[in-house]
Amino acid sequence: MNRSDFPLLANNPKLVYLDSSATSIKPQVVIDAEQNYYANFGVNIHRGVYALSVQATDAYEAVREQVKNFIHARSTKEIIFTKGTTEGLNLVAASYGAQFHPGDVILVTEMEHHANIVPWQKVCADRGTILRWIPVTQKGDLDLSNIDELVQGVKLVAVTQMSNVLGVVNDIKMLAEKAHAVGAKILVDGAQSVAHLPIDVQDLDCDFLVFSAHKMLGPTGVGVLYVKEEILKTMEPYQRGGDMILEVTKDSATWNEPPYKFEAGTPNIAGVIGFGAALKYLTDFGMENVWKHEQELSKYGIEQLRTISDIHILSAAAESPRGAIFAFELTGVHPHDVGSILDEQGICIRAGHHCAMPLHKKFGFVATTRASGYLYTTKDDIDALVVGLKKVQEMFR
Ligand code: C6P
Repeated sequence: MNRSDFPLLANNPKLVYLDSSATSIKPQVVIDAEQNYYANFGVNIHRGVYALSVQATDAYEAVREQVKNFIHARSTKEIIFTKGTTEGLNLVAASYGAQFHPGDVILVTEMEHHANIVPWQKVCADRGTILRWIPVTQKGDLDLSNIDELVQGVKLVAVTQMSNVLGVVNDIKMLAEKAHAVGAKILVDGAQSVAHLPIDVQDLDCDFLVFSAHKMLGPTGVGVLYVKEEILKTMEPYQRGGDMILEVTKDSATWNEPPYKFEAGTPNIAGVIGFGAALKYLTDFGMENVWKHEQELSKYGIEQLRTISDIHILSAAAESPRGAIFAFELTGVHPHDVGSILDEQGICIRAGHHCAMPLHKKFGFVATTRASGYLYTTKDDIDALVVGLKKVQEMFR
């Protein structure tokens, strides 16, 4: 990996970008792929009989094949393009959630992003379903000591694979076994994990997987929902309109086959094509190498942050594997002040609840400061953060 592949880094050599969990920086190849589509064959897909439209359709569908290979799905029919993780979760909640009955249980965890909580709260309100929670330990791991009891009566387990606050990676394979043993399905929020570690949906045996292109070098406004084909067949469309129908009369309509049944309207064609370039970049780099780099960065980051006095690093003692995400509190300094002072030094981090308010409440914080890295992040970036944080503390003494 070369930092010069990323124009934002190349054009700002002093920039220390540590907000990759919010979104990743884009390599030039992704920007070029989008531009090439608009400049050379920027027309609609699945509709035209002319050559340019066929070219655009082929380019778009080739990315579906790339996604299938990237996550090791069985068929491209299982790959639905969405706007992002949030839309994928809302799609499942609205469409698969319509099959739930009063008293059915949805099992989530205390480390979920709001996007994997709020849609289920709506299903509960609409259908009388019950939300149950897997707790998080003070160390920052899932507390699975009572998992056999917690899964009883569950219809769906909806769990993040990698926490966007704690950085810990949950054992999805084991949770899938537990879910399936009681006849439940398992949905994996891969917003953080798919960007950072190799994913094999068949090996994990998850039923649903959602993720966003923008967190994995791709454009904003594109995401993926993977659903096992046999489940997809039971689901009603989420949105209705062009491209998802087979036949429409004045009174009724029939639906196209999946995945098109779930992709109503003109999609983000340029974004999907850009995402294809991102997937190629990641595949060429090797997801094993991304994960190896992140684990090294994670270890180094914890060690270096620990040299700071009066810092509380969430999940520093976690036992689960973890990526390069560090959420912490500097005693006596509000995270927004930390963020502003670091920004003056060219260091980008995130401050707030990171869309995980129940988790923050659990740890007794309203907000934390979060630094997060990716394949282009270096140990120098971590060193700059530590120097920056020490300066923040000096200013508040
Ligand atoms: N987390 C963060 O700074 P979207 O916004 O749809 O691409 O992804 C939502 C989402 C869902 N689950 C997890 C675990 C996530 O981390 C995110 C996005 C960003 O942590 C923006 S809030």
